[in-house]
Amino acid sequence: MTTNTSLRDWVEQTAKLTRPDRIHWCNGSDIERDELIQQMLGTGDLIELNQATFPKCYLHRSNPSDVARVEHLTFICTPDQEDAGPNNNWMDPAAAHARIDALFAGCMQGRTMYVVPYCMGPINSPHSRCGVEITDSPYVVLNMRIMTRMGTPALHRIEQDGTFVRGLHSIGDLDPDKRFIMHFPEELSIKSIGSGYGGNALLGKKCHALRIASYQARTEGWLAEHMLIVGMENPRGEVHYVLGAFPSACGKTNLGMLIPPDTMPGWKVWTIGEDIAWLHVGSDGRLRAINPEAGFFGVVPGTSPKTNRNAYEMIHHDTIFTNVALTADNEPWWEGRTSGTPVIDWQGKPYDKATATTPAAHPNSRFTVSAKQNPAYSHLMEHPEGVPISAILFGGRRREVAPLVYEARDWAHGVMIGAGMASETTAAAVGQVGVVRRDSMAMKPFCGYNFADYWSHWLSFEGRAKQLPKVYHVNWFRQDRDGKFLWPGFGDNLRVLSWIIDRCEGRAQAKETPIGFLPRPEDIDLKGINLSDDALQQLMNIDQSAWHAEIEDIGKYLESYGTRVPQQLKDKHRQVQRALG
Ligand code: OXD
Ligand code: MN
Repeated sequence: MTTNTSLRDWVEQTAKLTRPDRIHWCNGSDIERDELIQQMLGTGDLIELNQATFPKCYLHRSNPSDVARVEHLTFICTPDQEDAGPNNNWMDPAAAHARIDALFAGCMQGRTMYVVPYCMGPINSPHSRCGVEITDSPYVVLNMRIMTRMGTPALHRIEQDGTFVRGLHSIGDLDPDKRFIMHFPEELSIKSIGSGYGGNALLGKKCHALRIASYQARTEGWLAEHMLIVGMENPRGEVHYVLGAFPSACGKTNLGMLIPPDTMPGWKVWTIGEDIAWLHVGSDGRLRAINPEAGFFGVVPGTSPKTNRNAYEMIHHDTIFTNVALTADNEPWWEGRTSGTPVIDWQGKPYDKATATTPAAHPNSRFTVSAKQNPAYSHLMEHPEGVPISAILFGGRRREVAPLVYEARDWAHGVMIGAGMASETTAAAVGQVGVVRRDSMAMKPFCGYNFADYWSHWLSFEGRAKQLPKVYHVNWFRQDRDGKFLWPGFGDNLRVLSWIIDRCEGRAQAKETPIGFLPRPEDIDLKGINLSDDALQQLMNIDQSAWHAEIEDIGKYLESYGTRVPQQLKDKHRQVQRALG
C-alpha cells in the first residue's frame, strides 16, 4: 500500500462507493503485466496475434459504441462557468460530483479495482507531475503501463511530493447515455465513466497531461500543449528542436518520427514526443520541452513502410492493437497496410475486401507502444530539463486558403496565428468528419480553461523568456482543383523544416506578405522531387479574397470569447486585416 494517507483514504472511500470484489495496487512489474495479459486472454478482452510475425502483440476490440473521444460528454467543472469558457462544456462541481457519483455507486461489483500510480514526465524531472488512476479495466492498466512511468517508482515520488492528480475511472456498463468525462481542475481530479476507449479512459493522457495540466500550468507559469517534439541535425551539424501543434489525426506521429528522404543526405531526425509537450522557461531563458508520456497511442490506418517506416517497424512486437482487422494468418491489418488481406473486420465479423463498403479496420484504430521501440528514440526523452525549442509549428488540414508555410512576424503575431488556426475534423472524435472548425493551438478539445485566458497566458511568455521560438503555420494538406494533394508530405516535410532551421539560423530569405513571411519558391530545397512550377505556385499562393474571408472569420471567432480576449491579440488581428487592404 502506501504511506500517503490521503491516497489511502481516497482508495478506501472509492472502494466503499464502487464496491469492487478485489483491490490490486499496481507495481508496474513484468510479472504483473504477464498475469494481466493471461487473464485478459482468458476473458477474451485480448486476442493473441500471430506470435511468429508479431511477437507479444495483442488485439483488443472495444465496444462498437465506444471508439473515439466524446467531446460532447467531456466537462470542465469550475465554480464559475466563465473560467471554463465557451471552448468547454461546463457543469457546476457539486452537481457534477452528484451526477457522476450516482453512476459510480456499486459499479465495480464482481470486478477488480486497480490502483495505478503513474508519473507524467521523466521520474526525476522537477517538471514532471504524478497521478493515480483507479480503474476497473485491465486494458486501461496495460495501456497506462506503456503510456506512462507506472508503478512503484511513481508511488515513491507521490509519497515524496505529497501531491497527485486523482483519476477515477470505470467502464460502467458502456452505455453511451451514462458516459461522462469530468474534470475538476481546482481539485486536481478527474472522474470518467462509461467508456474504455483511449483518451476517455487512459486518464494520464488527455485528461491529466492536457486538461488538468493546462490549468495547473497557467497558475504555475508553464504550458501543457497538444504538440509533438522533434529533434534534427542538418548536414552542417546544427541541432534544432521543433514543436508542432496539429489537431488529432493530422500527422503528428508521422512528423514526430519523420524519416529524411534519400534525396536529402546528411540529415538526422529523432523523436522526443508525438502528442503532448510540457513547456517551461529554462534557466538559460529559452523555452524547453519535456514529453510527459512514455509511449505512443497512435492512429494505425495509413501506417506503412512508405509513410512512416519507423512506426511500421516498431509495431511489429510488444504492441497492443485496438480495433484493427485480422488476416487469415492472424496478423493485424489496417487500411494502408501494404501486405496481407483482411478476412475479419474490427468488430470480429467476416470481411470480404472485394464486396465491402466500409473499412476493415476502424478509421480511429490505434496502436499502443513504448516510445523505446521507436527506431528514432532519443535518450533525451529522459532529460529532466527537456530540450530547447527553436521553432513552433501550427497547422491543420486545409484543402485551401493556408499556404504550405508562413512565418509569424513576432511572438504575439504567432499567438494570433495559433489562436486562429482551423482544421477539418477527423475520426479521432465522435462527430462529423471533414468539417472545418477553429481549433486554437490544436487544443479545442483539451484546454482545461477559458481560451481567452489561455491566449493571454501564451502572450505572457514574451515577458518570461529571454529567447522565444519563431512561430510558423504549415499546411501539408492543400489540394489542387481536382482534389489531389499538392505537397508530397511525410519525409518531404523536412524540406519545409530545413527552410525553418535556416530562418532560425538567420540564413534563409523570405518575402513579406500581409499574413507573414513566406519562402520564395527558390528558398525551398526541392532537389529530387517532382513538383511542377504550377503546384509550387499554388502551394505558396495567397488568395486575397479567400484571406479576407478567413481573417474576418478569425475576427468573429476571437470576438465570440468576449471581454476576456487580450487586446494585444485583437491588435495583431487588426494589423493583418489592414495589411490585406
Ligand atoms: C489522440 C487525440 O488520441 O488527439 O492523440 O485524439
Ligand atoms: Mn492527440
